[in-house]
Amino acid sequence: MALPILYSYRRCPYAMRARVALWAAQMRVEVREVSLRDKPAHLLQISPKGTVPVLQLTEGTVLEQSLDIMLWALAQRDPQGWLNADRDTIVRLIAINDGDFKKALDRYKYPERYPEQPQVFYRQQGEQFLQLLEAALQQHRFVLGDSASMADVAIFPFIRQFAAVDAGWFAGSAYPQLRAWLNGWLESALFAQIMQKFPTYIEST
Ligand SMILES: N[C@@H](CCC(=O)N[C@@H](CS)C(=O)NCC(=O)O)C(=O)O
Repeated sequence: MALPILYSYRRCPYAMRARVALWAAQMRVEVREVSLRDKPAHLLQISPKGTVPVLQLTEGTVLEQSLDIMLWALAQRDPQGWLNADRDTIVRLIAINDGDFKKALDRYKYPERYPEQPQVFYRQQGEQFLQLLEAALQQHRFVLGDSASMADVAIFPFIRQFAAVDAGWFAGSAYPQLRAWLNGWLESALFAQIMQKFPTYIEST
C-alpha cells in the first residue's frame, strides 16, 4: 500500500516537529531524507519553494509547512491531547518562536554571517523568548499548562538548537525549568524514534 511521502532532513527543527507529530499520531509515512544541497526533483516539483518538511498525502495533497503537517497528523490521531490547548494561544506562541526567536537563533548560531553585532547580543535577543518560556514553566509543567500541547512540540527543537550553540552557557543559565523541560523531550522515547537515521533518498531516474 502506498504511504504518504515525507521529505525530511534529520537535523532540521521544522522537520523534527513534523516527525514528532506524525510519530505521536502513529501515521505511517515513507521518509525521504534529503540532502539540502541536492534536493530531489520530485520534491521541487511538488513544492518549488524547496524547504523541508513536505508531506505528500496519498491522494496527492501537498502540505509544505511544518505546522500544517503537525495539524494534519494530530487531526488523524491525537492520543496525548496536544490540540486540547487553546488554538489561538498555541499559534501565538509558535509565531514568536518561528519569528523573532528563530531570527535571533540564526544570528547567535552563525555570528560570522551577521558581524554587525557581537554573538552575545544575539544570544540576549533570543533570551527574551527563553525568559517567557521559563516564566511559564515555573507556573506549570508544559508551556501552556500541566499537559503537553502542540506548542511544546513545535518549540523544543529550536530550544535544543539554541542550547547547543554553547552548551556550557546553557547549563549554567538562569533557565532551570526550561532545561528540565527540554531534557524531558530529548530523553523521550518519541524523540529517539524520530531521530533514527534514514539513508539519504536517491531518486531513481
Ligand atoms: N516555514 C517552513 C520552514 C522550513 C525550513 O526553513 N526548513 C529548512 C531546513 S531547517 C530548509 O528546508 N531550508 C532550505 C535549504 O536549506 O535549502 C516550515 O515551517 O516548514
